[in-house]
Amino acid sequence: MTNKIKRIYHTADWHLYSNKRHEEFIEAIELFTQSILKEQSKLNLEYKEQLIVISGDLFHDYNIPSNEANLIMINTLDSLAKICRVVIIIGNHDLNHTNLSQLDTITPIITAMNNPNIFFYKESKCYVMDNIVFCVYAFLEKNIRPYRIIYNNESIRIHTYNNLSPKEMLKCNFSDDIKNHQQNYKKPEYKYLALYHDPIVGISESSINLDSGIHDGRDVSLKIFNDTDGGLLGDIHKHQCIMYGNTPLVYPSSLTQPTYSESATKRGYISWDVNTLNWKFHKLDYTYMRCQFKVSSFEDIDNNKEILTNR
Ligand SMILES: [Mn+2]
Repeated sequence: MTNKIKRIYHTADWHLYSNKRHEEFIEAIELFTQSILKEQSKLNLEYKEQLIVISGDLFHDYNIPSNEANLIMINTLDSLAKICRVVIIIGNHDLNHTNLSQLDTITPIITAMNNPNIFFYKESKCYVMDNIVFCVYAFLEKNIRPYRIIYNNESIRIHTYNNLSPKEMLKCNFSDDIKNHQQNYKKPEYKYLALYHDPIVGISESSINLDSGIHDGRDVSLKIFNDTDGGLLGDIHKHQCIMYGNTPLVYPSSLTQPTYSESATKRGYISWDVNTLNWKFHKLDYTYMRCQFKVSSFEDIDNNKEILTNR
């Protein structure tokens, strides 16, 4: 291993709309950029020692981004990839959730950009990058824990597996990809980080801030995260962490505030220390807040007695 990644900047749920709120998105990305540049210089990190991870839902409007949205996304990813390498997974808003056989929204952009520093991890499998093994629970494969099925001496994908007849299935040799990797890429030198976009068991209803779309994860046992050292999650817009044993599963919040029902003030991202797996929430001072107040009379406003209910 020649290079060691020391720091990850973890973000998710950008929800870039097709035809509205573009200034707001650009402001949020600018705040995010300034914040990570500050971290970079404070810690004196080189290009390859840090990484940006975007845990899904880059777009909001499924597979109908406008030309403007595509251009903004390309410029954003291009400028972030000048700071460090960028890893992306898919979210339920980055595709046509009513027809999963149609191509997702991110693939054309990544293909056209052809940037060697942008990595799009689309399948449920383990992707090794320097000292990190990213365990991807792909939305397109129902968030299945990454594993490999060997059929006729070939490694096949889970959706191909679903098309096999019961008789053929019996011939499959199931092997656990994370466990396999741990023989070759040993802990603790290598960190195993889960990348996942969906709700998980344990997020309380009062703290849930679901976006719309399809969600399979709510009933999924946290056991799927066995053997991982940390989870870089996306989908729930409220920042929260659920501990699964010693594994922190963290939702970073969204950079912008998509709806009034979500917190107006706690928007930001997570920085991860890859060595210790300590993480920290960084709040960004986003100016496009959508505030909801409770008043009992008009005088409350004059007397500064209005209460911000979506703090
Ligand atoms: Mn989502």
